[in-house]
Amino acid sequence: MIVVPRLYPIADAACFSSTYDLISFAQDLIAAGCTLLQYRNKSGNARVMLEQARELRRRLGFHSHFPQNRGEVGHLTLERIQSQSPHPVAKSATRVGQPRFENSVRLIMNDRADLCLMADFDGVHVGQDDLSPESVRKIIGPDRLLGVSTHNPEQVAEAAKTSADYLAIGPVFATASKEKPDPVVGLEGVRRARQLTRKPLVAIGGITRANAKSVIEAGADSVAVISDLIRDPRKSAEEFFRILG
Ligand code: TZP
Ligand code: MG
Repeated sequence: MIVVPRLYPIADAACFSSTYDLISFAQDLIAAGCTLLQYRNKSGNARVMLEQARELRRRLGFHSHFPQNRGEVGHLTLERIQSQSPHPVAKSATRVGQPRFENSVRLIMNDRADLCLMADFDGVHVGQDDLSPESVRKIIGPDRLLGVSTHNPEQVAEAAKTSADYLAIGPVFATASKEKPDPVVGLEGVRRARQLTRKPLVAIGGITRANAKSVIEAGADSVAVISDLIRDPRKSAEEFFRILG
């Protein structure tokens, strides 16, 4: 069973006007201690997705899907990130046994197993309209991470039977970051999901520093966040960690 960090940031390409800003956002999160990051891009432009994903991979380093790195997320003993003004850049280490980078991050591709492999990401996150968890598992193999979104108890129970490494439940609260979101599940939806699976449970949707603690208290292991990290990501992520312990 993997351990998912308390804060699971999502870098949604729609929130950034350039790849530079996207990378800068990710680097600020890493500086705050984030060890897992999802790249989400709903534009439908696969070429841009692959370019941005490869840039994230190149800039942020750390390949964690190798078996010896599975299990604990983050906090391995790694070489320090080399800071480079004005934006810190991690030189990537790509081979097993090479030094890796302290504070670096596991990268999760939203929706697309093919792009996960092409960008050498550490995992994929799929929803109810994407390839099934088992189809994705066949593509990505046993060592990369697989997350599955669910929106009601039936979907949680179904996803719990798959090889998913973690499940997401939501939207917990109203969100403006997703087009046509499923109905809000509330804290009660989180509690219900907790009863249905022992897999790590990530809550998503409208989660902010103001309500995150209640979500963890309802049984989530982690909170996935888009909008409440956008303004001053480093400070916001640090506050999430302080609040969530
Ligand atoms: N899935 C359910 S809600 C959501 C996704 C991708 C969006 C979460 O974004 P925010 O801004 O943290 O509400
Ligand atoms: Mg999806």
